[in-house]
Amino acid sequence: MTVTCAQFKRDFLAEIKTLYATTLNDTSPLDQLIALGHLVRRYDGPNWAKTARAYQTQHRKQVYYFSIEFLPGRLLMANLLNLNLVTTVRHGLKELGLDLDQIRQAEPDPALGNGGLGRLAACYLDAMASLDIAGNGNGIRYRYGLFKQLFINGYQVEMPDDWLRNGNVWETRRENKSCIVRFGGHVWLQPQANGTLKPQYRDTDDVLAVPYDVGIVGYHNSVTNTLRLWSAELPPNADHTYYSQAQRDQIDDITKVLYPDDSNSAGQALRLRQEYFFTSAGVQSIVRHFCAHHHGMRTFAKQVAIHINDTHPTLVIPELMRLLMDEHHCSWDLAWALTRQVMSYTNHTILQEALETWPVALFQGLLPRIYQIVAEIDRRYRAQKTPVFGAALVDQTAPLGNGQVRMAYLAVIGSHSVNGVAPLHTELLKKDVLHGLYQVYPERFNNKTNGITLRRWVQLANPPLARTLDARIGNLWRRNPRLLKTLLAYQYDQGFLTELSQVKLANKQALAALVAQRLGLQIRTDAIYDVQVKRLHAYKRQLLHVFEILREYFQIKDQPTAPFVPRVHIFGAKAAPSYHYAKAIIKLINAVANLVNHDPVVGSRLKVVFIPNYGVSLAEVIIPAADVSEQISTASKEASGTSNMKLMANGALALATYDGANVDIIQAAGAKNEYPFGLTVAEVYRYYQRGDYRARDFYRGNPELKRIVDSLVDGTIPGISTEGREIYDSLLRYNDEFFVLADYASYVAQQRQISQDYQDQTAWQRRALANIAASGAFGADLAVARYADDIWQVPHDRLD
Ligand code: T68
Repeated sequence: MTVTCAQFKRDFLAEIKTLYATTLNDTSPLDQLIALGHLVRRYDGPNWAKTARAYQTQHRKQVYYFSIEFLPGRLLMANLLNLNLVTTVRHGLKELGLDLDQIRQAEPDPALGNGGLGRLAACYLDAMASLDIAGNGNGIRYRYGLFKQLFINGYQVEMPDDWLRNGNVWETRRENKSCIVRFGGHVWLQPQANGTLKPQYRDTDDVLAVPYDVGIVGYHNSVTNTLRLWSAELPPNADHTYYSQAQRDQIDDITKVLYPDDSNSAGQALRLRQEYFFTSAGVQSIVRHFCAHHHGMRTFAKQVAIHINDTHPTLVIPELMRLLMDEHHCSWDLAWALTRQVMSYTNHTILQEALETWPVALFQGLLPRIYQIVAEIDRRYRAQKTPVFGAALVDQTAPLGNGQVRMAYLAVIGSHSVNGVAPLHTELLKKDVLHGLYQVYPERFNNKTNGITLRRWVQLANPPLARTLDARIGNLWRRNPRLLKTLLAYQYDQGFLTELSQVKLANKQALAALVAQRLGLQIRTDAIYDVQVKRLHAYKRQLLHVFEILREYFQIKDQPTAPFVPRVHIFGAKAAPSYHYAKAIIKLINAVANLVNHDPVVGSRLKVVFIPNYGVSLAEVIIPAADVSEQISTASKEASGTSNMKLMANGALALATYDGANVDIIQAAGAKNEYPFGLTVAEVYRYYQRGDYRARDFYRGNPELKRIVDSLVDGTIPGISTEGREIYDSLLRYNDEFFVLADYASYVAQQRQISQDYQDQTAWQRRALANIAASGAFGADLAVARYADDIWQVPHDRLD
């Protein structure tokens, strides 16, 4: 995109005048943001239109990425970067007396996701556009995103996230692309004159699905794809008096709020409504678009790939079957063949409690026609597979079982590809979670290790690092992050290593300023910044990190004058509102922070910073400042992790278990450049099999650990009488489900090593360099190119 600075200034002032009928000095940063957003959209408009037209005229196969969450982060800077407008706009605004960095802060951060899963979806949309893949997102436009987190007296308090209050400058409402989604009522199959059966519906609750489209701008390639988010409304031209307030509320509720649970199946009717709502609307719009440009359905699978991001969109399978059969007169066999060719599924978890199932009665009542189709899928699966695999295996893996609709099984059976998100995770799917279906369909299983977009996580979040890299290795890494490995040539370049530590210092200063402003706490910038940012969950083991803090605290208290390498422990984490244990851990962290931060003996040497309301925008400040990346989940529990990749790319060294993609990170950067520790998956499984884990033995056998565990209940930490007891009991009474005590010793050994190693800054920065250099292997573009080649079978730009 080429716009001169002068042109930009003219356009911007004109935009301000048009929108607000006033002059610049009468506008707020929010007004300026909105004007800038409009202008960016105007600049990008021709690309968006041209992209859509080109896909049509060239009959490009379209990928539709269905996800119940998209967590894009603020879009202003990302769009400016991808349109190559950052410098022009920054200078132009400066000449007008404005500061781009102030304006960008006025943008609300769309929190339409919980964590990794939603953020991954956003990274992949960015990558698809940047690789010139005809890729579309399909999701829900939640009126309220993930709750805003406050701490009151150390407890998490949730407030609504009213992100649309000032409108959303990036979206376009497209009411003419609406469709009707039907719920409930009765359905029966009416014989037709031509001998076929056509479903008839009575007493359904109809909901209007209205799409809001957001442009997804590709990196320096004039491609703009579309993210389509659906909003639920009253059907048009309806006589509103026929809708009771309760019915209106029911419609309104469908897209009102994001479920705030990242690792549990919500199991409620409203969630099922959400799932069918956006899958039905999405599939209807795909089929409608296809029919507008093709005759008949036979080429559908050549033109369309639908990706199921975790099980929430699985109903795309029966919904496509329904449309093909009921509306487009396909036979079951043709519809089924097309559906399987089109669909692919990514699993993101091995936690049993996250695997979605729906009680048949609920499912059938809400989606009677869809239930008929699922029951027929189930019947045919059983009929075809029982002779080959036996009744027991088939029974165990069929879509219907124990009175439930089993979404993951339906997703596997209705897709041609099933993937996990790290090699270890994919192996666990085959061996454990989806073992039965792996026996039936081994050829469908494959791995696609997650990736992140370095455009956001390095170029935007860490400009000093990006500039330093450019100066050494040129800027081609910005397009092809694998080129970062050429950095290894500078491992022994003292000047470069010094620059890296200066970059880190600058980022720490920025974070320290944020902490001072938001928490009123001073943190020193020569300390080790030890960072754990992710959802709060027992398996992620923030508790183990707290134990290290307590260990350091006791060390200082016991020997106040002994040398101590300064540390700042930094947390960001939201807990699901109903996750009692996770909330107890939040209270514990805040209580420990309160104890440590105010102890005069400790002084500035040790600080604990729990920044409330962690999200994409905070991550962009915290991650570039990190020295240590805490990736300490119990082995086998974290499917992949993605903060591990973001932190690595910003030069943090991983203190990591052999879990998820940590394994691959350790291998890529070299174990000597990380701090691996803890039980392996095999050891964890051995404990499960033998049933011989005894947490108490670790407690009794290690006085240092015993003191820490006891401090949860002996009054050492004020303010946690109930939480401390609860956590204590989880460890000793309920035998420490996540092996915190088993991993304690190897964890703190590495923590001690970190304190020692950090003092040699040259050696430390050399290892940071190794991490940055290896991080290119975890770029989203690479990951998405593999999806495109192996699963979707669509062409894409090559990176080299
Ligand atoms: C995460 N899952 C995995 N789930 O935990 C993480 N779940 O290991 C992985 O890196 C990441 O996915 C990307 O693959 C989630 O984030 C959710 O957020 C979620 C949301 C709703 C329901 C269930």
